[in-house]
Amino acid sequence: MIIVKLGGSVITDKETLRSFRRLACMRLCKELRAARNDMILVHGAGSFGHILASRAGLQFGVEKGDLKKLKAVAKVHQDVRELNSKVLDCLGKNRMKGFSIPPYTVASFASGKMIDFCPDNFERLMDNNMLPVSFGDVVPDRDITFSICSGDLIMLALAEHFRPEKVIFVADVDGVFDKDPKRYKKAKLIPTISSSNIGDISAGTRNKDVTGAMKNKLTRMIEISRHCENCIILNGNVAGRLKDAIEGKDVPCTKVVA
Ligand code: IP8
Repeated sequence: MIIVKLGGSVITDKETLRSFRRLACMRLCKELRAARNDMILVHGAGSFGHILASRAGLQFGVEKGDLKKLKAVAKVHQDVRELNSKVLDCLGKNRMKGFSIPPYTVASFASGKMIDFCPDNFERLMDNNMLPVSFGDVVPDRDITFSICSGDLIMLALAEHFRPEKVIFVADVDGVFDKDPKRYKKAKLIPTISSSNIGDISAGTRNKDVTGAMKNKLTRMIEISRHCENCIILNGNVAGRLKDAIEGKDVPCTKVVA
């Protein structure tokens, strides 16, 4: 089986609050059909999560009774669920039976860390040829009231349990570059990334995500790569790349290894 994450940068416009990239999402859902149901899908929060969460400082937790932050928690949760239903709608229009699994229904959190994960519902859905769809969200937290669960964290828990054949991160660039490819034309694609060359990534690839800069995300991907045969990051804005990768063809990408 495979696990795919549709990054928030491909299915939303990250600069504009709550802007869904429907055409891109529809095309990617069509490409996902190549997986023939043997798959779990996760998606990022993009501009439905990061902008408001960052404005309210939700990445630092929520003090009990902090009404301003609690209001932001409720709004961010509502927004990411709205994004999730848009993704489910695109899947449905492509004849795929997506079923939503919000992170708080399968995992428990303390001090911003996942302390417990129950994969049963994912298994049950797949047994019935349904496509489980989880996503980055705000989650109740035992110690800091609410914390943020990145889709990447769900990816790691899923990879640990299911030991998939392939894990694919769908981004808005070809993979990992030595410099930010959106700012430097001469940025070079790094074909393989591991803990030994993670230092080659320039600080310029930092982003504004509340779930951390590129390097943190890569560290998590390296962890994920310990639990699967093949872990890659590819460009979802180029038509056909996701489908080709699912079908086992070589595509421009960065391979993540432990
Ligand atoms: O986009 C972030 O999830 P990610 C979740 O997968 C929120 O890192 C609520 C910002």
